[in-house]
Amino acid sequence: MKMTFRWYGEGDSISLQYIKQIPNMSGVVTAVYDTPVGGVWEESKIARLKSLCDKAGLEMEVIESVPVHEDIKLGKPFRDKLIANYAQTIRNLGKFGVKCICYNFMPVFDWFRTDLHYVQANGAECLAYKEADFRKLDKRNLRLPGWDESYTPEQLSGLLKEYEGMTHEQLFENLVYFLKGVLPACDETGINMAIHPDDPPWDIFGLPRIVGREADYDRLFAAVPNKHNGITFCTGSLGAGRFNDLPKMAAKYADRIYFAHLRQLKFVNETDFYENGHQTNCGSVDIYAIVKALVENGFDGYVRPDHGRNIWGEDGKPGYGLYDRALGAAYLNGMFEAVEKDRK
Ligand code: DNO
Repeated sequence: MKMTFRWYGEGDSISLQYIKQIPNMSGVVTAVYDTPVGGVWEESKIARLKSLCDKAGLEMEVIESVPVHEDIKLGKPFRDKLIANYAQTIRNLGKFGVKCICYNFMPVFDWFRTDLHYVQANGAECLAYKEADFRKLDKRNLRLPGWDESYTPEQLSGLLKEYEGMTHEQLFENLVYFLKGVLPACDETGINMAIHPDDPPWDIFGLPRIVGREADYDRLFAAVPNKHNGITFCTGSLGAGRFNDLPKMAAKYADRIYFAHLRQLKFVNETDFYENGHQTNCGSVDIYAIVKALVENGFDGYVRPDHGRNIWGEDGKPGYGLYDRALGAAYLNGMFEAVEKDRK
């Protein structure tokens, strides 16, 4: 495996040098943040990021994310042009040594929590989800930080209207159509596409979601067997669904998992949870069993610690501060070392 760390580009308050100081850090996971969704990422912008990484002694082999335009998810007529642009971005990234692209196919919203500043008894701050708070939200006027995109209330209600009546099957067909359009660029460049699961892995605000459980992956690989069609295995997203057996899924799909987001969450009752330190005994996700399942089934992809808490007085971007993610990386490094050595 290759240990990586998410870096939000030059606007990130965490420097590449600090990231490099974390033991065993091979590279960063980053993106071009100033190209509108749907546009082609210019080579000069990719080159700039790459040279900053090179100077810091870090690789840039994973991109998270190249976002998918809503018109592609909606299956609108203009999608072919947008898909061609996406394929061109893949080709441009290939020229700079990128090997894996993380993306998602969630309509309108990306990951979702009801609280970005949940305070734990020990003073650490983390992200949390509370079903009762979710039910209170006014979907026409949502302004939650954390999403890669934010919409004006007018845009949001317009978009939600466009999705009205869309079935899971239609959304799935649109995903397959998208993949068939971009995979030739992956065949050319060797880049793997790694779809991020829906977070949480169920429908929200009446919008269909189609990547959150075992049956979804079976259907996806049956429809698009190309080996460049792969997964970002996100334990926090999939783990929010109590119906998912994560070690089983990690074992089953190990050869399609190109990127693993390893993180912890702790259920406080049937529906509500908060995120916690990465270690297995800090929550409900069995990180040890997942790492073991990955390694024993030949996983050889990229790993990154995922959402960390804000600790030691840090006031970092929710989920993406330095300290707790560095602790997570250290824990995961140790876990992989032990499991990999046991296997040999
Ligand atoms: C949240 C992230 C997601 C992820 C996208 C991938 O912390 O894991 O925002 O980057 O869903 O497209």
